[in-house]
Amino acid sequence: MPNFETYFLMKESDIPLYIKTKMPEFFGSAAKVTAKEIGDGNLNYVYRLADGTGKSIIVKQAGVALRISEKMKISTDRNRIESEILLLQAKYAGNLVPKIYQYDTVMCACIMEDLSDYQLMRYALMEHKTFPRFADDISTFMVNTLLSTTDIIMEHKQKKELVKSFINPQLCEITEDLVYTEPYNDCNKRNIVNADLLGFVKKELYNDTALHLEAAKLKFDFMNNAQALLHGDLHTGSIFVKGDSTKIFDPEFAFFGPIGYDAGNVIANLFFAWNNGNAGGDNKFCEWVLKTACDVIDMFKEKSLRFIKTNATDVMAKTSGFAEYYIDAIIADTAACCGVELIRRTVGMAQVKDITTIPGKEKRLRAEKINILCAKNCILNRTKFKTGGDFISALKTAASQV
Ligand code: SR1
Ligand code: MG
Repeated sequence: MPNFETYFLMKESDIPLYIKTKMPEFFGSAAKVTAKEIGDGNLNYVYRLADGTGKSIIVKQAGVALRISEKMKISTDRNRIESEILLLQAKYAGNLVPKIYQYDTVMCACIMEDLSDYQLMRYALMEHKTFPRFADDISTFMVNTLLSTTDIIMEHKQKKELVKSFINPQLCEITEDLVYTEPYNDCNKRNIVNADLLGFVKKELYNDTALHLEAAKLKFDFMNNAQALLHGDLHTGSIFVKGDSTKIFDPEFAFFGPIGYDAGNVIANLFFAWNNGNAGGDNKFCEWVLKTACDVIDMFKEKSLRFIKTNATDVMAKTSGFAEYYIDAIIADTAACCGVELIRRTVGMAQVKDITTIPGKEKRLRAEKINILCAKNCILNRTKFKTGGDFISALKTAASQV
């Protein structure tokens, strides 16, 4: 019987003993506990344990190789990073993140709250469900977790200590490659482009040197702008939703980077949902998505300005006009990062089901072209993006061109 004192990749059958060893009080010794692997992401293994009486809990373990590709090996320390970030985010954003009960740096596993009564937001959106609280919740999450960890608010030496402990080179490298490099040149031959789209991709992405220059600038900003502690992978597959409740999880890509990267991911993934709704002719859903994306930006802007004005500790950051300048720059970055996410999920190796499940070649092709055209506008004209309405116009303009 394993004692869990040396790392190995657990199987479903190991998990009941694992929880009994690590958290004996949770189910009690008499309980009949079963485990089921429910992981849906590209990287880790997620097990749900239940005792049949309504009690349940989650164990998440990092494997040495990624689920998406056996060839891709990354440090299992990502589980510690994820757990520590969730604990920190809970301080800033309270119940917008799941509870971590404990984490284990030997087995590279954490034990956390079961959110099985929630649905993964990507799948809920693919069923064209709507969530009235989402814009308010996600903007609060971003303002509280991101701005609190900037030099505007956090004491500078404390921030530098955090930068050090949340350095995440291997997961950042994945983003540097998959988001900021391969979509523009397919240099690692991992892009996935349908034959019907290839000509368009060559013209609009592979051969557009002006776009390459902007993508290169953005890549180096991602690598060097340690602005705030990001979630790092804030797409709709990292968010659980239920009626009027939102939980943001899976921050294993977290590191100190540009705030626009998180915000841009949220908007791009709402645009994928819009494309899915648009292909299905669901106008009401599409309107909700557009209003939500618009509200996310406008609420984020308004709450950020208020948050900075109330909480800034840096003397120079309190200078009149600075908060507005700072947030304007974040909105421009958000547009650019929305663009790079739209592109990489359309042609890169890690695609999204909102787009890949669109039935009918023509409809999917249209969605893919809309993503690419909208993305280019967001990247090339990023400094012109000021409000939520500017993002919506970019999507509508792209849709009218295809
Ligand atoms: C190799 S991992 C592929 C993608 O999955 C994660 O969720 C990140 O988005 C990453 O880029
Ligand atoms: Mg993930």
